[in-house]
Amino acid sequence: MVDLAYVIAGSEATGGAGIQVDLKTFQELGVYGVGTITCIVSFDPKNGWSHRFVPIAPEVIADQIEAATSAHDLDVVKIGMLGTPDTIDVVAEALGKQSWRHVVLDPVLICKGQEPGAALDTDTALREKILPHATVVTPNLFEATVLSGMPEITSVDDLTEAARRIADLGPRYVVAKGGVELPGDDAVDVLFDDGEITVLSAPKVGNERVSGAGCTLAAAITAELAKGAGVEDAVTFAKEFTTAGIEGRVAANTPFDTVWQGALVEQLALED
Ligand code: PXL
Repeated sequence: MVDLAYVIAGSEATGGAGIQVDLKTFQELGVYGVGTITCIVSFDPKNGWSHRFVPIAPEVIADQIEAATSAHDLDVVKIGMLGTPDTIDVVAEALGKQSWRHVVLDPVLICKGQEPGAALDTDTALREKILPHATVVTPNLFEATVLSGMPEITSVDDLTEAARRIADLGPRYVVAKGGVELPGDDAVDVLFDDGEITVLSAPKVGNERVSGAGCTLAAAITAELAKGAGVEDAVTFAKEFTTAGIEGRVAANTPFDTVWQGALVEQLALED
């Protein structure tokens, strides 16, 4: 029987982020994906690809979760973009209604290109209501700075300290991602597991950010956990999967190229 993975996340209409990426990743990794949509993001090409954001009504989110969790026995879930305090309330309630083997939280505070500010209530609600349910959380440099409350993160030591502080907020495992913005030649991720630190490095693929890398990484971790992998193995594999996807990126007219979730499978087929 195929393993199942669940995702609660936003739709991103260009296909480069959000639930589209999550479900593509699940499919590539051989798990049956089930998805609940929290919001619809449609970038505006007439206006510098700025964000047009429409939240889904809380009752409709609750209905989707009811349908998904009644149809299937789901025990591994990824949480992506939630977007509003009302959405966070509904999702937090649903997470509390059953036990989960893993809740993987990609703490999307803001999307690339979006203005900081406005979202403070959402950030606070995410930290207070969703983070305590998470077993694994995957903040990028910006999210790690906000969630840890550190003034800045400019080194692997800072990133490790941020991961330690975020773990104090609830999740056992923190995957703090340095990405292209952390100085150095490598893209460094720090995995914090109950006090134990593992530093994962891969050479940076260029110095430009790519859309969908965070979604892909967290979805790949989720898929591997759904199949029964341990967290360290899931994270290590997910980094390989995402790095291959960045190398095999899809060019787009948006300001950022986008990750190709089929790249690792293509690379492995070529090696055979
Ligand atoms: O990459 C973060 C992200 C996640 N989810 C949705 C998004 C974005 C960024 O645009 O739109 C729905």
